[in-house]
Amino acid sequence: MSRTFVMVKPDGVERGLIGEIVARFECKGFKIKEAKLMQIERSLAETHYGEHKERPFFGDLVDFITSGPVFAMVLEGKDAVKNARSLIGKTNPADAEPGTIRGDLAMDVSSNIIHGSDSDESAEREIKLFFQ
Ligand code: DAT
Ligand code: MG
Repeated sequence: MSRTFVMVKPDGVERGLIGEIVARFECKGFKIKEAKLMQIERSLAETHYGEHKERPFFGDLVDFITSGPVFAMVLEGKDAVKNARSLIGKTNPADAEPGTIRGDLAMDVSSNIIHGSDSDESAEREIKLFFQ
């Protein structure tokens, strides 16, 4: 068993998709170990997305992720990072397969409704950032 960090982004919360998204992870077999609705401070957003700070979309990304509440979760399961990323789908919802969360529920790369850690190291770093 391993852990991953997942969060429903402000667009997913605003659209009332927390229940739908949580249900998909529960149906897959993940256990929810921690969960909270929270507002992300700018400094936390900049740290969380630090790997992207030189990218042209960084400012918009930080604006977006701090634009309203997110629903942050720690999920536990077998190969948690990999299994969660496969449920989530490709970064750009236009490329995400139907059946994935982004493929079914989003259309635009800049509002792709959900975040999932991309490695075990990122997962542990992000869990610490969001849940101390
Ligand atoms: P992921 O969220 O699939 O791990 P990422 O880490 O490469 O993707 O990027 C983080 C977020 O940044 C992504 O969910 C949406 C945004 N983003 C990525 N590429 C983008 C682009 N080309 N234009 C606008 N936003 C982008
Ligand atoms: Mg990423």
